Amino acid sequence: METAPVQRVFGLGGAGGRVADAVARATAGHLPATVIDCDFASLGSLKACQPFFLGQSSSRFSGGQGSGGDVAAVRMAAEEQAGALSALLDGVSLAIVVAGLGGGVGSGLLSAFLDLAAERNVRTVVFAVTPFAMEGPERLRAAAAALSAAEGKGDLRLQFSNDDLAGRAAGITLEAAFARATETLVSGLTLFWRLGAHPAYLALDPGSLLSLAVDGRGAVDMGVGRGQGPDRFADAMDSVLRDPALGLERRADSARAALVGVVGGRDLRLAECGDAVRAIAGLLPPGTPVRLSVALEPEAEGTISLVVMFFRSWAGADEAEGGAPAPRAAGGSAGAEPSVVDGQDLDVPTYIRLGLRIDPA
Ligand SMILES: Nc1nc2c(ncn2[C@@H]2O[C@H](COP(=O)(O)OP(=O)(O)OP(=O)(O)O)[C@@H](O)[C@H]2O)c(=O)[nH]1
Ligand SMILES: [Mg+2]
Repeated sequence: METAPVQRVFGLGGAGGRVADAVARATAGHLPATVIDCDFASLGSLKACQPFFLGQSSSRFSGGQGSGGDVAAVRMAAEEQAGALSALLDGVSLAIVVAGLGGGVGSGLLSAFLDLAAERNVRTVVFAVTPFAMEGPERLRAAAAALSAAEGKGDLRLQFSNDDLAGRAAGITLEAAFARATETLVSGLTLFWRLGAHPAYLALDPGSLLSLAVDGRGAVDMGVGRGQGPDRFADAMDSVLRDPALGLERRADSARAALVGVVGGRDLRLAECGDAVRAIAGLLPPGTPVRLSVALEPEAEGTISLVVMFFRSWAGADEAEGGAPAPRAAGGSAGAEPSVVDGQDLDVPTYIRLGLRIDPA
């Protein structure tokens, strides 16, 4: 049973779809997902989402084989099917839109989908993923163009590069890098949702999340970290702040508000929450509002997970140093802290591995 406001994840294209589907599974369907793609095989591989085939009326995509990076054709298909796409938003008050940029569907659909949501007064939080550098300049340029097309659209935008999400571990295989990037994003998104959904002190609902943003809209940097054992708090905070891939510390100056989310077990100490708020507030310009949100999970005993978000105005969201999207804050603790995790199964599947129960509020 869903509680108002109704949240739904929308995955656009292959990468967005895989993340959306994994989030729906990780939240046992409490955060439902719809995936929009023109690729039959990709849609067919998903297990837990409502699929929407893009391009039904367009001969260009009738083979169901993906757009082959054709952004213009995707935009045209989105126009042809605007009514049906808009209907996917029926009853939704907050759409969490996930897209991998650099291909055709995610890049071509992002801006159009945000327009449809705005027309219907559906609030939107975008999770945009930019390509690995190794994918080449063309893909990076396509991603940057998609970001510009979507600039200023939607309510909140979180942007991550796949390199940051994967953690840049030396010698990592291609397969592991994609998987880890996906997992990190799923973990961050799931953690973000859990703060609002799970009975807790200082619960975070979407309305208060949006109210933290400057004028209710803007860009967000996010870092997540997890620790366990005697140094769990320091380890978690260290991976949030000091991993070079996260970059959150560097972005503190432009933050206009911050959210500190803490997920722990019944052994979570008052001082740990206070330390988390103090550590973040100490980085920010004096007087910057910092909001604490706590979720308690009996099964999380012995661990602490932190999600930190910095809210910035759109003006501060400009990317493009040299035309390519700048590295962004990302989840994951890919760095040098072996006590956080062992460099292999960082962060995310934590919730899944620990088998945490996810209950609606
Ligand atoms: N983390 C992660 N990123 C992915 C994955 N698949 C693709 N990407 C990234 O997302 C970008 C867009 O790829 P896709 O999502 O496959 O493209 P699409 O939107 O389906 O568009 P077309 O396949 O061209 O029709 C790529 O350049 C990659 O950087 C994935 O499984 N995990
Ligand atoms: Mg695809």
